[in-house]
Amino acid sequence: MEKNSLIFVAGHKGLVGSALMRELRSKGYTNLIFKSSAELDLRNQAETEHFFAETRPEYVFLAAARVGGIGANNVHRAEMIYNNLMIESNVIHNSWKYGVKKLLFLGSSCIFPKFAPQPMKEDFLLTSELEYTNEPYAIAKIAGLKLCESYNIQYGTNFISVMPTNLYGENDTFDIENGHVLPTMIRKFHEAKVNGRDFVELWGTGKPKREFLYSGDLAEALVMLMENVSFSDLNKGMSEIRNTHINIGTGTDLTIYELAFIIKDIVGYDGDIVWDTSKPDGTPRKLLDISKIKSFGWKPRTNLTDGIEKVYRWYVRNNASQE
Ligand code: GFB
Repeated sequence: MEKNSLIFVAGHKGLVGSALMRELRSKGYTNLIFKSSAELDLRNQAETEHFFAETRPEYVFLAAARVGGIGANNVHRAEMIYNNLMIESNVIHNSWKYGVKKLLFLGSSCIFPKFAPQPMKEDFLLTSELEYTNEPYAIAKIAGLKLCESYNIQYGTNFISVMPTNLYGENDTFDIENGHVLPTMIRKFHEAKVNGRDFVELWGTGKPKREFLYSGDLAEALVMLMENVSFSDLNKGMSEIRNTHINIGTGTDLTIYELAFIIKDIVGYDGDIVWDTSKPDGTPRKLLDISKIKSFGWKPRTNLTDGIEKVYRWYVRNNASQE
């Protein structure tokens, strides 16, 4: 990838896309293409094809997706499967049709089986049943990964799929019902502090374990992969080309209970925590094995407390006053 290559960042306003834009700009990439969803609806086949035919991007980061936390995944099931299948099919198919040199697709660690052995190696994909709360989203993401792999095998494209763990960072959705646990906790504790409430209600038992990666660290990994790693590097020595995706995480996790106390402390909230066990716990644990990405020279840089402090400051500057 050259500094003046034409690079399309699909989903540039989101948690991952905005971190990617920052990383690409800071590394001197000058020719970035990005479109708002009003300008380009990637779910629309004709619109997407027209965009690729006219623009002819050389490199594509596919970070556009319909995402959410356990609540959104469980409730907006049809939206999760439909929107993601449409976006992936349109972008991946047209990337092949219009000669994109390399594409990077983002999956998610929730696509691994619910009770996979820990830490989860890339090879554990499709070995047993999924977590039901996010099954439609996971099936859509597995389809995206298989689209990339299948186009590579049949058409010789260079499409790479990555499997990030739970992410957090700037430009996240700090939504009580639909957000992921980390940003939602930031908002709940902040609002309880500001409004002098006695307690904050959190979901589930607090026992599940999760691994959290800062979006800036993920962006560094994604650009490094786009610069240095090809699909052929990922299937070297394989007797059969399958499970060629790459896990990206920190390699360490903590309980939701522990996370709650870290965030409570950073926000400076003095009240109590009440656990609403009528809400789902989701997968008990989903820690990634990150040996493959480490073998390409990447490792995470931001420790969890520093990352949450940074994001809390961002939240206070950007969101808190409007809520
Ligand atoms: O980030 P999260 O919503 O999704 O975290 P997953 C859910 C875990 O945090 C569950 C607990 O154990 C919840 O019971 N939790 C506690 C809360 N309080 C809260 C709260 O206020 N809000 C939320 N949202 N959770 C998602 C998948 O799974 O992971 C997606 O649904 C995606 O598909 C994402 O892959 C990375 O980690 O369970």
